[in-house]
Amino acid sequence: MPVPSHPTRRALLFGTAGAAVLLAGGPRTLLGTGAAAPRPALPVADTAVLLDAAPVTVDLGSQTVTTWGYGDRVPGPEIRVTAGGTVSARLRNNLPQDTTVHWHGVRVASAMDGAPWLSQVPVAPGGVFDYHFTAPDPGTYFYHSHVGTQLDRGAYGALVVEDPDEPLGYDAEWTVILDDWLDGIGTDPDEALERVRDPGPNPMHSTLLGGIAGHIAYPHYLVNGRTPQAPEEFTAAPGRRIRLRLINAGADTAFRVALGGHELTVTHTDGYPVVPVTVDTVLIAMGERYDVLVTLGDGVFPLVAAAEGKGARAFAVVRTSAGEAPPASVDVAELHGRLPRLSDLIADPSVDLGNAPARGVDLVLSHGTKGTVWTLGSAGDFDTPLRVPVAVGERVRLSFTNTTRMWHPIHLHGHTFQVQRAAGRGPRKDTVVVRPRESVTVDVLAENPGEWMLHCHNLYHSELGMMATLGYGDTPPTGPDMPGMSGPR
Ligand SMILES: [Cu+2]
Repeated sequence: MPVPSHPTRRALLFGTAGAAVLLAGGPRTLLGTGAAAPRPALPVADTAVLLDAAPVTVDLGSQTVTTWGYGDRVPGPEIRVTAGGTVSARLRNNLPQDTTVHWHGVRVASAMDGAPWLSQVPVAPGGVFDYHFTAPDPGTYFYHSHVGTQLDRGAYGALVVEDPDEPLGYDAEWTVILDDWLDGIGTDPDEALERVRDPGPNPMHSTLLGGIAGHIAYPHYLVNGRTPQAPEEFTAAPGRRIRLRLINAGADTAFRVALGGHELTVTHTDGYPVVPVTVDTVLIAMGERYDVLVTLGDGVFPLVAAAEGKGARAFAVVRTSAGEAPPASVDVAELHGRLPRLSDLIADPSVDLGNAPARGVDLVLSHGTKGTVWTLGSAGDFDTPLRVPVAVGERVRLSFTNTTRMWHPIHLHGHTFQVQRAAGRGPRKDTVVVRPRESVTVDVLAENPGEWMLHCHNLYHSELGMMATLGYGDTPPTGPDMPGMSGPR
């Protein structure tokens, strides 16, 4: 892995009144979406941000809801830093319950990972916690609460680590955060969790689906916090080459993304470069990110994110000329076109982990028998919380076998593994979908000591038990303050 090392400018300041203050990149860093002008390369510098976790009332476009978010918006402020620079984020908890922030996909030190009761004691209401970490690897990441069902409220935002020596050529970049939304619309995620736990015969549970990619029929699917009725509009000139940073921050929904009239060239999976592949659509599960390049035609185009198996979609508009925007329901042929399979993606040689021997560990995704509904464990014992011990420098080959009929996007904290394909090594990722009755194998290079969560990124599955850990050394360093996975979470 290239880990750029550059002198950094130590210019840190915390803002007030819940607003994010991002000094190093200037005000532009707050305008991560919709900016069409070419971006000059940034010097490596440090970024400071205030994340004020608090109840907030936001306009989704067609509906105003009260939820929990960071500052005055959903998604929270986009955080940008150049690789090798540091992020200092002060979390202020003005929520009525504990919270943490997890930097999804970033190789942070364990103590900064935001895993409640595993890497830190969660921040109590009224409390403050300062996260401080170096962002070692360029790419598209995001941050979100890791406590309870807060991710399925508004407690998330984009984290973009810019490459000071960006090898891709493009004129502009747009961040596209996808989400499934129910909070404040006659229900909340805690009620949804109880329905997933115990569907029951009650007709009010009719929002539950029998699908394989998710459980819940949400009232809204969002692009950058906007419903299809009042969509985000991205503008640029015809012929411009755009980098789309696609992030699925949803709790229970995979999205099939396409831009009408355009092909997509996939350049990154979960922040890491792949050998480019040109396709019509990409399927992005919860916690996954894809970066794609598009060369814009002349017109007004639908950017759609179909909620897999749910018969609804998120929607935005891409405009390069005047004219009426297409309706949100417009047919987009690309949704039915070329879709890359995991086996079509190969890590760029610069991030390939190589072919060294690895110790194998078999993991089973299953249903529990003692009150937990979903489990990630060893064959024959689905109910004991599993810890996979590793040693520094070791290479471990994790094989996940899904015995259930649902999708499970499995996410490992603190590491970016390499998917192993039948034909050889595949993409680097930190979140990989294990489909029903299928197995997926990944290689992890153990190089980041600590205790790390390994879990399904369907929020409802992880809350109902689909959670294990990967830890360095034979025994976890647990104590009264940090009970590990046996404690409350
Ligand atoms: Cu799952």
